[in-house]
Amino acid sequence: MKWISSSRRDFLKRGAWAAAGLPWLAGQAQDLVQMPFENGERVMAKYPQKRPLIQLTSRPPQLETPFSVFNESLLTPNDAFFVRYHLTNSPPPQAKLQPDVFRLTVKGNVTTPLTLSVEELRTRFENVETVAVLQCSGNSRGFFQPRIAGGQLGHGAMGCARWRGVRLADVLRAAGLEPTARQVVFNGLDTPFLPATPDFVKALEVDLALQPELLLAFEMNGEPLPWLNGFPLRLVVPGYYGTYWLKQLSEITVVDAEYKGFWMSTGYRIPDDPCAAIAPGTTPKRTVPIHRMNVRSFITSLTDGAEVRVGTPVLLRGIAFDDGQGIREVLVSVDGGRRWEAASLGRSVGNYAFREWTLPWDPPKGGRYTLMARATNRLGQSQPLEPLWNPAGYMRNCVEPVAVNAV
Ligand SMILES: Nc1nc2c(c(=O)[nH]1)N[C@H]1C(S)=C(S)[C@@H](COP(=O)(O)O)O[C@H]1N2
Ligand SMILES: [Mo]
Repeated sequence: MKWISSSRRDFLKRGAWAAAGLPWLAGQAQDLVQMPFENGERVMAKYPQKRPLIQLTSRPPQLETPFSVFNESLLTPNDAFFVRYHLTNSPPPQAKLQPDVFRLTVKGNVTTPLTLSVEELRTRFENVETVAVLQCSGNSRGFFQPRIAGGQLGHGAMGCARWRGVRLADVLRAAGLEPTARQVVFNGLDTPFLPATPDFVKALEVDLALQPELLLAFEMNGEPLPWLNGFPLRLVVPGYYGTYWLKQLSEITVVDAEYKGFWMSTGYRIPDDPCAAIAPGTTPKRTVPIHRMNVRSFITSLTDGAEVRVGTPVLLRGIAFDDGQGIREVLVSVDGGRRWEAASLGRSVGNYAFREWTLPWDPPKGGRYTLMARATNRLGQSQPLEPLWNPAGYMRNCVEPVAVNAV
């Protein structure tokens, strides 16, 4: 637990918390950055255990990963991993997260309710690892035209990490599901500022909760979870949007009916059709809770406005991912989508992970080039050329062109 005291000491030294007299966590503002869309000016802010990240809001902390990080490694470093909280009193204070205080309870429609420390979870159940992408439903929302209300995020509300923990299914079986069990409800230690604000609580169908991929994770990339990413325990739901990946998870309740809390019945819902898309500006007839991620790919080695040299070969590189079917192919165009060429795929580190792709390119003459990448998964699902629209700006997955100049 060394990091807790040392990071707190650093923090107090910087005075961002105590000196300002703030009862909540505040980052230390550093440089300004400009996101590539209107009203995209953001502060780079330094939080405990994090390098300076792009700050969308400070209370609760919402921090984006600078896009260049995705070109450096397939696993997103813990100190660069994005942060999303909903409730004002977030993250929960470290005093509530200490090993002698923090407990996970499993209750509701179970034969044996459980109360477990993280150490008990670690020692009583098999430890397993999975490499998986965590992506916020609203990742890239800032790029929609016309603009859509909600956090104006660039592409940095995603990351890929190696998660280590125990299977949720093993813990549920130890508690013994009653035959009436229908959903499993997850709550964390973060709380709203106003009692009227609904607590952040999410639910999964029992069948999904029993899938062996779902973890109660205590480690990320070989380290304890960072405070802002859920220390000491979070849910990992590979293939599903981040909203289900409950942080500081302290309460699991098995229920015999559909859970109707705000963040399931009102928030995080999408149009009930295969693409989760409807005509811009219209209202969906029926909605369902957001669920699996769609296919995405990015060019990471060059960003909009970059310069390349005529006659000097460059290696175009990027990442692709989906909801765990696995990436079958990434096609790349250097002429705005007229011709496409297959990129080489890097070694797979798991179907839920970022998959690297590369393609050598030798710009033949000077001028402007529009680069595009388009991934297809093993089910044949691919990325649209134009953005699909839904009222909350979720699930953006269109091809994202990158314009570069050859000189
Ligand atoms: N306790 C708690 N868990 C939470 C949330 C939250 O507000 N509170 N937000 C969810 C959402 S919407 C996302 S996208 C992910 C973000 O995980 P991260 O902050 O580790 O990147 O956490 C999820 N888990
Ligand atoms: Mo999210």
